Amino acid sequence: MKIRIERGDITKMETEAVVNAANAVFIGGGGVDGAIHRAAGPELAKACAKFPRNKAGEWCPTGEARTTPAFGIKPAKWVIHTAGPDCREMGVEEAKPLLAKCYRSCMEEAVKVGAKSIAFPAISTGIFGFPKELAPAIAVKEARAFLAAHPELEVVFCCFGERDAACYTAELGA
Ligand code: AR6
Repeated sequence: MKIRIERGDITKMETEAVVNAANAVFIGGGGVDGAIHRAAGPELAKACAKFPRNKAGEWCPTGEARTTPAFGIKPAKWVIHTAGPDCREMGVEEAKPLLAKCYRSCMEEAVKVGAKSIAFPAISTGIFGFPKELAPAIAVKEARAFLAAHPELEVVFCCFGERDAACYTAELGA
């Protein structure tokens, strides 16, 4: 199975698709979202704004994913936006299945657009406060299950810091 860890910034990954840890309502924020929008340029926000919003005003409801071109982010072709669960608003147990859904939704989008590789940041583990130690088990489980059915896809877990990398390495047994 093609799963690996890469240290560094999500905007510097060499995959065909990069995942944005987005907000269900707002377009562009801090953390990964800010870095992605800065690197992609203003066209990205315009592309996100084209998605219809639901009654709650959400362009990308929690757990779902939306795909746009990557614009200034190279060599990526696509940014796959997903809104992770916000642990400031719900408990960790409630957040877990939503986080798993984020990973699945993004990989489904990747296959749909024909991306051969996808890089994930550690969704929800920054501003949204999901425990960094618990997230890799969910991410790796979903990736393994998905790749069993889609062996053509390569999954990269982008680890921004030492702590993220240690958590993912422990989970992958690498
Ligand atoms: N590249 C890779 N990983 C990063 C980067 C980067 N450039 N910057 C931070 N991380 P966060 P969330 C790590 O807060 O928790 C935004 O305002 C970071 O260390 O970006 O899903 C959105 O608009 C952490 O481990 O995403 C939402 O409102 C992980 O990426 C909200 O934040 C995720 O941190 C989403 O919060």
